Amino acid sequence: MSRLIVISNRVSPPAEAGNASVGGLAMALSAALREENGMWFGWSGEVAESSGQISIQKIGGVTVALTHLEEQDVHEYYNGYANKTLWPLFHYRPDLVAFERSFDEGYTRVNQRFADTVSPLIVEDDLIWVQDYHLIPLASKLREQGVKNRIGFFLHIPWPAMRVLMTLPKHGELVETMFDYDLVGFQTEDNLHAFTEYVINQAGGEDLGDGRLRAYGKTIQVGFYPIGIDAKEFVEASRSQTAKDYWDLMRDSQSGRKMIVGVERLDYSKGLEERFTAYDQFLRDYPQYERNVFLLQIATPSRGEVGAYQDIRGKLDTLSGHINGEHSTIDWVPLRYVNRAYRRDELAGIYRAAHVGLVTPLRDGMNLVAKEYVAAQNPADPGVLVLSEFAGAAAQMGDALIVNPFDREAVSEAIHEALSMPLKQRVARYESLIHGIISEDVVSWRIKFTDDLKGKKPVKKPEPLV
Ligand code: GDG
Repeated sequence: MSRLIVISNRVSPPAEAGNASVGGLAMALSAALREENGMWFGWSGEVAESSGQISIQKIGGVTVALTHLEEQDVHEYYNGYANKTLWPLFHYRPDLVAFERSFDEGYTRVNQRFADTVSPLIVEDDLIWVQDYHLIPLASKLREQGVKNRIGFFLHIPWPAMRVLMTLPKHGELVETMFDYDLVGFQTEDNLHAFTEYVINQAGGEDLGDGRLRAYGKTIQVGFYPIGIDAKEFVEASRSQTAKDYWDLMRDSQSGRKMIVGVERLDYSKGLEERFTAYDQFLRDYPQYERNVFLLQIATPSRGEVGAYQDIRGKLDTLSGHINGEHSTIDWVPLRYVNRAYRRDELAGIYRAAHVGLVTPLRDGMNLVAKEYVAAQNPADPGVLVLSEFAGAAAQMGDALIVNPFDREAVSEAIHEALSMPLKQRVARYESLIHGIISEDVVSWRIKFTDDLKGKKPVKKPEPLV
């Protein structure tokens, strides 16, 4: 039986992933590796004087191979090219992109080192699955080491429109490295189209029409694989004692008021500033909700070494203070803004207590919070999801109230519609959404991707008759 080798920037040991770990990637992969004869390779999160060493241990049934980075690597590769260059660019924020040649060099260097470190561990028939924007050139580096195994790549964040990508110096070189994979997967059909458009118009490539693209003298398979949650696990978490305790805690503290919830990493792509502004608008538009509603926004600090994250944190501190100063009464605080992490089962209880889930990113590869919110609901009396049209999840979750997060008046109206929606309509929307969440969960995501990577022949479209 062939092994699955997952390679990602950070490794979150499966034994810990059920707890307070933050990040959709960790959640998805721990579920996938639990059942596979797998090995997970990546950065330990630690900084060392010299890199390239590897420590291998067995955690939760999975072989975990960890390597350290040097301080310069963290600066140039992780905080630099990954989080100051590619992340903002792929989330349509060229205004926040910092491009420095040293970042690019650090990115190439770390990808090279990852390849050098992991390749001695790879044996024939291993299936290699590389995750996310930190490691786009990894296949090229592995091929240079003589690795002939099948290698797949999955991008968890959006693939940007061609003109946006072209603002990246050396965009062509980056895309060319993707042609050293056997399979490249995106979250949505939209992302796949954007990639195909680039390949045809910029690389002079060809869409072979059967799920394969040809360019740079190579042919790869491409597809879209919307990631899901471990739905069963999350529904169970929402029925656990801890979830019930948190549900009770929230209900007690609500004093009969309706609750809106938002949960995310504190990241400018999640649209928190716009969400707060829309909530302020809502409080002005619908004075009948005064003292009858509150927004609980959990925003877990993330990437605090990057300036843009310090800036957004400062802005949200100011804005939340402003909203509460403006609208609070002596016995009511309309916005509870919390900068700490909660355990998954605690979160499940919090989601379940909320009448509205407000998920309004400005751009998001998928967005797992939207799916978790729905999975945690009480089927007999579910809350309503308000979801940004710019989250990948919107393509699957049309029964949410879909909004443009830049349109604060529309978001304000959607909050009102969600809070006043009759039970019958809430149940109908919930049933349709939960059906999709269960049938397209993280297990089916992993199976579809790895089956395709195993090289099942693409289904040929019939030739036209004329
Ligand atoms: C990337 C892409 C894509 C958040 N706060 C806490 C906590 N979380 C968990 C949520 C959820 C995960 O983190 C966040 O996942 P998202 O999908 O919403 O967003 P990213 O972290 O940006 O993930 C994204 C994803 O990869 C998967 O492909 O969907 O588009 O950007 O699971 O619950 N978890 C805990 N405490 C918290 O306080 N335990």
